[in-house]
This record gives sequence, structure tokens and C-alpha cells, in this order.
Amino acid sequence: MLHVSLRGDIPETFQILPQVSVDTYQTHYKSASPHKYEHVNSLSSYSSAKSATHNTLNILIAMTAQLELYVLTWGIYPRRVLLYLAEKGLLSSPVIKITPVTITNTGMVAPGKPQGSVPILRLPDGTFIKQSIAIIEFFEDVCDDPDPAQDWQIELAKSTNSGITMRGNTPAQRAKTREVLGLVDEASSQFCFAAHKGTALFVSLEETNALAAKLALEYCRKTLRLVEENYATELSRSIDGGHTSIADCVLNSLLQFSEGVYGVDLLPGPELPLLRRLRGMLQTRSFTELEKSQCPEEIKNLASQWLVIG
Ligand SMILES: N[C@@H](CCC(=O)N[C@@H](CS)C(=O)NCC(=O)O)C(=O)O
Repeated sequence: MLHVSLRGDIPETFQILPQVSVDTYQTHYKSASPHKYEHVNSLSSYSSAKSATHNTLNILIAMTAQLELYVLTWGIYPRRVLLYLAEKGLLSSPVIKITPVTITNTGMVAPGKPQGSVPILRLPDGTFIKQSIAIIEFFEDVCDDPDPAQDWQIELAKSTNSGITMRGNTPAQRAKTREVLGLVDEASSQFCFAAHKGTALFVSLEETNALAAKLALEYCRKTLRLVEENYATELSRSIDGGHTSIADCVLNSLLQFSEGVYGVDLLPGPELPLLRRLRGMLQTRSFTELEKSQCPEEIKNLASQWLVIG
């Protein structure tokens, strides 16, 4: 439901919560119902804030979160969605509650989260979307063509930073974006397989094999070469036009994850100049909320120990 209220210049402690970081979401909302919270606590809080401040009145939209996104903030797949939301200007949207999960022996847990991998997005009707790319496409669909009968969809579409689609403007452009997306998704799977088979992090959890890891890493690099060699137009549009696509977000997550967690630079040396320029462009975008959510050191220490072929 959409509430509209009026407010004056309100103290910082009462500012709407979208300014908080992903990390602090958990703290802010841990006492809230897992399904529902409000960014503006109540009209009585509003009244006291108003009387304590000036008379300038602004319109404030207090939107109950309709969507809940479960994430492991530094994980490659949930980070795709977080990077996408940041690019889209939706990371702090009051429509979306972002809930970090805890890693336990029985999996990734959080109140209200069904079993399974993250990211998971809960929709207003209680159903779930459980795959990162499907979640990103869902947000694009809503923002491109919000249902006028659903206030939260209108609100979400309005609060994007540009309103510009991140998939392309024509069927042909969208097809190209999907081609790049498919390849980068493939490269991500190949990198994750290499990481599982070839690092100390997984030695006690599954069968490892340093040679298999080396070969999978070669496949991953080969897939990225295909992107460089076949999609110059798409990469240049992102680099020079400054408009990132959903494929760029998925690539950015792979590059951040491989380097930040496993210590592997997938774009070393002068090869793949377009992808390196794209990475350079993406690195200039600073999303402070996301910078705080790095991988714990103890995980990084094991992840960066690659097994030697013996
Ligand atoms: N294909 C899935 C993969 C999701 C995935 O594997 N997520 C990892 C975290 S980055 C995870 O939750 N692993 C633990 C598990 O599978 O229980 C997607 O694109 O969302």
C-alpha cells in the first residue's frame, strides 16, 4: 500500500532509511516482521519531528517494502543483483528489503528465506524467484512496463536513476545483450567450477582436482575472449555511452569475485583491451553500500590458495 505524508526539514535520525548501507539493513529491520516494514515509522513520529523543525513541507512517500531480496553480499550470484540494483539506482529503494543471509552448516539461512541458493527474491504474493538472472530480468520488466494497478511497481519504476532500460532499445539490441549475458554467465560457471575444484576452500567439502581447475579456468578465459572478439559494438556502447547493461553487471560481479575472493585477475596483461576498458569504467562507479560488504578474511585466505598440480 502506498502512504503519502507531509514532512518538514526533519532531523537526520528520522530521515528515510534508504541511505543506510546493505550491512545495516539487518540491524535496522531485525525487529520488523520478516514480510513487512515501513520506512517512516508513524504519523505521530512525523508530527513530533515536524514540530521540532521548520515549516517547509515536502512530500514523502512511505512505501511498505513489497519485495524481499535474500543475499550473501559478496557472493558472485547475489552480487550480480546488488550491482544491478546499484546501477539502476534501486539499491536503497523502500520497495525492496535486502536481507543478508548467515552461512550455517545447513545452508544459507535468514528469517523467511526458503531453502536453497541465493539470491532469492520474494514477491508480494509470497512466491519466489530463485535465480539471479531471472531476478534482474524481473526488475527490468517491472521498470520498463510497470502495472498501473500495482503502486509498488509504479514507485519502483519512478525511483530508477534514469528510467533507461539496461537491456537495449530494440529487439536486435536486446538479443545482443542476451548473447553477452549468456557468455558471461557461462564464464562465471566455469570460474566457479575452477574455484571449487582447485582451491583450499573446498578441500574438506568436496573432491578437488587441480588439473580440472586449471582446465576450467582456461575455458573461462576462452569464453571471455569470445565476448571481446564478437561484441565490440555492445562493449563500446557501455564504455563510451556510459550506460551499463545487465550483462555488464554480471561481468562486473565475476571480475570482482574472482579477484576479491580468489585472487585471480581474469583480465591480466594487454589482452582483451575492450573488457579491460569496460572494467575500468565500472570501477569508477563507487557504490559505498557495496564496498562495505566484502568477503571475510578467513574465507579469502583459503580461497586464494590454489592447489598445485601434483
Ligand atoms: N544459478 C544460481 C546460482 C546461485 C548460487 O550458487 N549461489 C551461491 C552463493 S553465490 C549459493 O547460494 N551457494 C550455496 C548453496 O547452493 O546452498 C543463480 O544464478 O542465482
